[in-house]
Amino acid sequence: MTTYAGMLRGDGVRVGIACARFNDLVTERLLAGARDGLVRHGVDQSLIVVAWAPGAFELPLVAQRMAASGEFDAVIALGAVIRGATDHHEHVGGQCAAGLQRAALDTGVPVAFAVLTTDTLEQALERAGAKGGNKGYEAAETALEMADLLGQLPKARS
Ligand code: INI
Repeated sequence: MTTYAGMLRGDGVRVGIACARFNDLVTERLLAGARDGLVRHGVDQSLIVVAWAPGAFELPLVAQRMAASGEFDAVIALGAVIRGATDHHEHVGGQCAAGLQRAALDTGVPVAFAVLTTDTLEQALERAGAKGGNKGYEAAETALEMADLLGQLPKARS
């Protein structure tokens, strides 16, 4: 039996972070958590690149460009979709998640997902460094684990 499992190794790993500016009270905290998670696991600060997108709806295109560039071993998407008076947020959140998954599958580069979808700002803040932990930090660990796992797995046939 052969088993593959990704380790949380940050040494030499190049990470692109796509971060939404919409609800930046929350996303700035997710970004701080993601940076912290990467650096604590040994990622060199100089190998972290951050790109700001207007909102969560734009994250897939930014993440896809980063992933397709060949310059990153993993990409992290950070956003906060908070319920509003209309169902606009549902379209934004759904398209964002689907697009980020597609960016990963189309490029073969892992895209870690830390786009919060909550009913209230308070719930979002809870998951961005308060009592619900920091989903940005968790996404950083996911990105490193996936980068390491994909490095171990057999390469796709060209
Ligand atoms: N963008 C977000 O990142 N979060 C939201 O909660 C949100 N809501 O609810 O409207 C949101 N909208 C903007 C959207 O992401 C696009 O930037 C905009 O529609 C322009 O394309």
